Amino acid sequence: MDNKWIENGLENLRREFGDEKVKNAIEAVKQFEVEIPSWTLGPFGGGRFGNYTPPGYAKNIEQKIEDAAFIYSLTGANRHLSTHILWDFSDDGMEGNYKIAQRVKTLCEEKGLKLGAINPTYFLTGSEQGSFISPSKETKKRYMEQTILGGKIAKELGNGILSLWFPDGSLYPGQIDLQAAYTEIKETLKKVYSEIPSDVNVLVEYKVFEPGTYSTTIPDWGTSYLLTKSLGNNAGVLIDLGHHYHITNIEQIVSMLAAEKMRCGFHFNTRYAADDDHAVEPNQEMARIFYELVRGDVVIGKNKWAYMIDQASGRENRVHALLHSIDSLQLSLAKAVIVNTAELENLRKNDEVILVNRLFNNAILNADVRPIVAKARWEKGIPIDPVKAYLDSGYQAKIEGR
Ligand code: AFD
Ligand code: MN
Ligand code: MN
Repeated sequence: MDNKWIENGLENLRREFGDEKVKNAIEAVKQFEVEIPSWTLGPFGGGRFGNYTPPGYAKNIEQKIEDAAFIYSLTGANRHLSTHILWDFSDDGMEGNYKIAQRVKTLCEEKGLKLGAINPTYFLTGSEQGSFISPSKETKKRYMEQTILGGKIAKELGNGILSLWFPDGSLYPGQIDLQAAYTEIKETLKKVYSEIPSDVNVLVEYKVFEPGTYSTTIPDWGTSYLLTKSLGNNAGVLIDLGHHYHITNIEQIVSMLAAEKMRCGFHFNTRYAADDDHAVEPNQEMARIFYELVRGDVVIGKNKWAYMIDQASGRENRVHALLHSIDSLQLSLAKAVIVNTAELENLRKNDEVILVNRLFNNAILNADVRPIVAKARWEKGIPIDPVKAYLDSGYQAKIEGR
């Protein structure tokens, strides 16, 4: 493949942003890791399109792992697979099963992957009145036990990350006691946290709405922060891009949690309307989020947060969508690393409001960082264009026949 475009592109970037920044960006892209979720690869049929599922979707955990390993061979970025307890470690969809989790771990390792974040499943059968705030003692107990099992699996079989998303909430004003719901989820979280190994990074996700459209019991980062602060220093806030009102300054949330040195996590996707779970786009917002992650020194190295893609659209080719997401995240990271921070400081000191924005946008918005990502792949010995490698591989034809 003619790599002249890469060297020419790097030359331009070095000229504008300096050798050091470009070198650091290449290194950061090489080291950046993000988990892909098992659930994206599976059947998300049903709903608006009847039983349509994209050709070649994975019909079981073995095929999900096969697809994730294929993506890893093309990107070198997704060594860990995020899993959902009742989707991946259960034979009845009601209880998690440690033995199945052990088998899934072995299957991952046979394909060169590792078990990543463990997601208890607080929805599916019996969750219509909530999980931790369910009025049914039996339902609540079942979800508490699943959480404790999730902590055991995360510690013994996974990478020590337990990622909790609660669909608890309400549809109408007056339906539940809002104050009691908050207190109950806080007390219940504390109870299960005391049964989870202390070195497990328990991430508590928030979501502004859905399924609760009047109230979600953990609706925003402040609530998650209150809850995780009350648990202990291995608990952290899990930010999911799709879980905010559109006007929310998400990168500012990142900046505050990084300043607090909290062990947090991020679920990447793109939303146009709400929590759409679309593939990630390398847009300005994603680049600004990465700027704050880089500024907080939580992207790579010992303080890094937990990074997962969380997308699951029932329409498009999943392997394509995940390759696109990983590419978009790497582009966003590269933009964030090359920002001319020294000059930014200077312009701030001189109160150059517009010039500082223009300088920031030269990296965040205007720079073509594809040569940086291509160089990182070239140095790692993986395809410079993963999507093209996928199209040329014949893998799609193979999985459509499975
Ligand atoms: C749904 C929820 C949330 C959660 C994910 C996996 O909105 O983002 O992280 O399912 O459980 O997308
Ligand atoms: Mn999520
Ligand atoms: Mn979501």
